[in-house]
Amino acid sequence: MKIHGDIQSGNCYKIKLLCSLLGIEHQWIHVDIMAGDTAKADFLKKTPSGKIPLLELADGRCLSESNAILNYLAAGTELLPTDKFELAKVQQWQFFEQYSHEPYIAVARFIAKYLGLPDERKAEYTAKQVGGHKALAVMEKQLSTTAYLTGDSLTTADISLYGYTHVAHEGGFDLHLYPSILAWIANIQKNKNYTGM
Ligand SMILES: N[C@@H](CCC(=O)N[C@@H](CS)C(=O)NCC(=O)O)C(=O)O
Repeated sequence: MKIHGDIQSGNCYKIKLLCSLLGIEHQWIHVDIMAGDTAKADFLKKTPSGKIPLLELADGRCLSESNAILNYLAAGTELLPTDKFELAKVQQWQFFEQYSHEPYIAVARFIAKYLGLPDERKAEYTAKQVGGHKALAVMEKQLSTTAYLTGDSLTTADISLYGYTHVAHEGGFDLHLYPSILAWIANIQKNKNYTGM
């Protein structure tokens, strides 16, 4: 299988991390958004949204949306529960990540790290801090009572949230305000098959 992505993107890195934890062999195809790769006709044929990450199976079928890819690849493993409620709990955190976390933390990081915090985006960057801290507080509350987001074991919910949380400082978020999040990050990094960005 092929994975089209940019390892510096948290959404793409989630897939790389999952493949590493599960030992899934794949070919990584680097996509350069800034150079316009996602707008090219060949890429748009594979995914109408024109976004990475993109999973391309050996038979040519393609899947986009990072969390859908994670759950597809993790199906049948210990990282994705089969119990109906436990599975919905994983999805609960993944929907939270896409609506209440990534739009703040990933965008603040993009403005600071990639654009160099230009004057015209400073107000947006500041506004993103509020939503980002709100999301981190929700995670902190959960992680002060359980080791992982859905309980005692690592699931794709953790991988989804780990993607941008562990680099949140690059978007101006001081993670020292969140000791349980820091402990969770350290715990994930202890995994013998862990790979960084
Ligand atoms: N909800 C999507 C978001 C994907 C996304 O926004 N990808 C960005 C990189 S992090 C992208 O491909 N941007 C290129 C573009 O919009 O042209 C997911 O989780 O996969």
